[in-house]
Amino acid sequence: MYAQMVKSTGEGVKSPEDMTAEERAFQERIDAGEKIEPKDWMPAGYRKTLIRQIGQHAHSEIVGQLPEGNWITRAPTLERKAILLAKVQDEAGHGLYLYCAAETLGVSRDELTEDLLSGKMKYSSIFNYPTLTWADMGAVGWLVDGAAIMNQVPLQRTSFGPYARAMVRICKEESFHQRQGYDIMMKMANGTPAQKRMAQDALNRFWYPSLMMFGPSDQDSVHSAQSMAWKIKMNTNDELRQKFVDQTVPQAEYLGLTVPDETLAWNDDKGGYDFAEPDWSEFFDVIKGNGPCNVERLAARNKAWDDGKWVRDGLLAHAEKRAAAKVAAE
Ligand code: BYC
Repeated sequence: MYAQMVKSTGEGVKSPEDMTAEERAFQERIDAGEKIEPKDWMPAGYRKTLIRQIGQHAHSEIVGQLPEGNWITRAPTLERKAILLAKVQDEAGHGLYLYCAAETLGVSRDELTEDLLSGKMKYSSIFNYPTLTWADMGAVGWLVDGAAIMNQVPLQRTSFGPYARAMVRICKEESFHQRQGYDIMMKMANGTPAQKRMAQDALNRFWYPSLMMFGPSDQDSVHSAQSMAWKIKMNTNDELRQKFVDQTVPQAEYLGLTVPDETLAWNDDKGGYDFAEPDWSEFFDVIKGNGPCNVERLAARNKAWDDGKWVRDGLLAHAEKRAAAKVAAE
């Protein structure tokens, strides 16, 4: 079934005539807007695609803590430190809801973690770029969380119940994250000339990696057609990228910053901006493991996993002891 995941041309998505009766009934439920719940029958490919997408999403939240966690000790004020701490903690919470949603599909959190740590499963390309200055905290909140919201708001209507429900809370928190990032950018862009230069530099470095977050262009997207038929994805990668650009360009203008794209121009006919595509060879290189920080990120997650072993062992031993005492008392 997984092998049938197809090019977004639509080629390979089964027509109703080619489906089994069970598959047809399942597709009808999806088309009618019903939610699929963990105990319902589902095609193996639907389960596998969800485990891949939710698992990668969970990993992105956890790995996404690293570039911002890097700045907690260097936040410029106590207030900024408290806000950043809360944001980074929120990301851990998002990871937790998503791992729990994935577990309802029959995969354990340990299995998913092992696949992240071995490099078998992906996480978002964006977190393989370094955060070099405090302005990067602004750019990450504004652009990275902004792109995340653009992608995740439609996922609140995704067909798998536990995923859709997890998204509701995640989106609320992401909105706060995006606002805090924009607030940092406002301060920097309206600050001293040096601060404004830092804000512009952060925008220059994060613009194209943020556009890459939506995935390859539609013609190169492997999973879109089938995922959209199953309402695991609600929009194509290019649709969301366009919406993100249209929303973000006026925000950059308000900050008095320049989007690093000389071709950027409003197009009346399409009612949106024309813009330059990111360098897709860089994107594919980053998701293959060759980005500026891939090695560092995976090393940090592996170290955290190894360092936390005694806590997991202790909790397990305690749980086993309690379970044994309960059995003995019965
Ligand atoms: N990075 O067929 P396609 C966050 C892979 S966290 C890495 O279009 P799909 C946040 C893709 O997996 C943001 N890999 O795939 C956290 C596939 O490879 P595999 C994370 C990418 O799945 C903390 C191949 O390229 N959000 O917001 O239909 C702090 C072909 O692509 C990327 C989510 O995960 C990428 N950017 O569409 C702040 C949202 N793009 O798996 C913020 C849920 C593509 O066959 N996920 N690939 O080996 C999705 O909506 C979809 O999975 C994507 C990709 C739009 C990302």
